[in-house]
Order: sequence, then C-alpha cells, then structure tokens
Amino acid sequence: MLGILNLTPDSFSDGGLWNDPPRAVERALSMLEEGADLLDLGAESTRPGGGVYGAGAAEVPAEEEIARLLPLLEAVRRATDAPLSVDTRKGEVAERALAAGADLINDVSALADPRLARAVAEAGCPVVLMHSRGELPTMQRGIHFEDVVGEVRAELAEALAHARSAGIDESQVVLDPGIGFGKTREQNLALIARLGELSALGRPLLLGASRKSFMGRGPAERLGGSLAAVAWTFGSAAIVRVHDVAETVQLLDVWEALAA
Ligand code: HH2
Repeated sequence: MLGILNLTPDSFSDGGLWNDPPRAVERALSMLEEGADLLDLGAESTRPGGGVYGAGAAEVPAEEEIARLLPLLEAVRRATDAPLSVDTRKGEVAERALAAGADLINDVSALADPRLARAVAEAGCPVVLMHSRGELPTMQRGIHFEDVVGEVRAELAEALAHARSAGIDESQVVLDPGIGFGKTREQNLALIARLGELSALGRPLLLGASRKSFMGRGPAERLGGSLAAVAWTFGSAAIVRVHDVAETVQLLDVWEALAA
C-alpha cells in the first residue's frame, strides 16, 4: 500500500496540510506506522480541469516544484528507509528527486517528458505509468471512449512499448488506469470493476481511487467509497494509492482473515 503525502498548497483533498518539513516527516512516519509499505510525495497537484475542479490545478514551474519537494523529501529520507516514490511529470524534478534518495518515480503523464524517461532508464528504478488523455487543464471536457477498458488497456500497452523504446526495462514498469483523469463517473467505475482485465498487460497494476470525485460528496466524505474500491480490486491491484492508511490496513486485514 502506498500512502499519499501531498506537499502542495492546493491538492484536492489535503492541500496545504503537510507542506513544511516537520509536519511532512510526522505524517510520513505515522503513515508507515499505520502500515503503508511506501510513500508517494507530490509537490504539484494534478487535479484535472474542465470538470468538477473548474480550471484544475495550476501548472507549477520545475524550479518551484523542486523548491517545494527537496527539503521535504530530504527530511523524510533522513527519517526512514521505507521506499519513497515521487509524483512528478518533469524530468528535471525526477533527476533531483532520485539524486536525493527517491526510490521510484510516479508519472501521471506516462513519460511525456523524454528527460524523465532518461532519468528512469539511467537509474534503473521502478516507474509508474498512468493512463490519461489530453492535457490536465481541459482533461474532463469532451471525454469519449467506445470501450473504456479495452481502450485504456491498448493505450497502456503503447505506454509500455514507449518506455521500452526509451531504454526502460519492462520489469521497472507499474501500470495505472488513471482513475479520474479524463474519464466520466461510469468510465471510472468500469475501470475499477474490471481492473483484472488489465492484468493481461503482464505488469503489476496500481489503483489510485482514494477520495476521487466520481464518488460524489466532498473529499473528506469519501472514505467509504475509497475502501469499496480497495476491497473490490483486492487480488488485481498490486498497489493501492491511498490517503487513509489505517482504515485501508484494517479493511485488508479483515478481508484477508475472511478469505483465509
Ligand atoms: N492520482 C492523483 C495524483 N497522482 N498517481 C497515480 N499513479 N495514480 C493516480 O490515480 C493519481 C496519481 C490525484 O490525487 P491526489 O494526489 O490526492 O491529488 P492532487 O493531484 O490534487 O495532489
């Protein structure tokens, strides 16, 4: 399980909560104590625009993302040996993060920046490639899929082939259907319901459904829906990306005990 640590002022559900080093370290350690296996540090919100989030998140220049991320990443790195992922779309940020001790890169743009692909290929580290269509500011407009699961599967296969052609070994890659990124509520539900069909791609799958807007209500009131998505994908998602670590651990413990 991957615990989310948003080091941003504007993330949709926890913006501004953890953006100073002592609080970030405290939050990181508490998620690990609660049972997170790894942490995902993000210094740029990727809230898509054109839908419920209006204009979406503002694009952050690389220098600003680095200035936000590095002190917090360094502080968390000093405090724990747990694997640390960095959520970024920018090669420059990925290079600095890997040099500062990040273990993997989580790229919601699936290698749109060739410099990020080079950094990952050179480091030989794991990388998450997430599915999305279009640009973040307008992603929730004009959405069209005939067969969302089939098309996401085909586009993730293309992302994997693109990674290989950039010198990244297939064994480094984790794939993610990109819940909430350029998809309607029904399409998000179909991708979660049929996540197992993406196993045909032969790579571990990551699911990021935590507190996403397709569940309706406000972000703080989406715990039940977030847990339902984790429960449903037990067995098909290798990694779940969550805000509510303790609650998710409890769900998984009980689920496993029932299945034993
Ligand atoms: N979702 C968000 C951010 N990064 N990475 C992956 N691999 N998969 C996801 O579904 C995913 C992601 C958006 O959620 P959050 O980090 O909570 O919000 P924000 O982007 O506003 O910081």
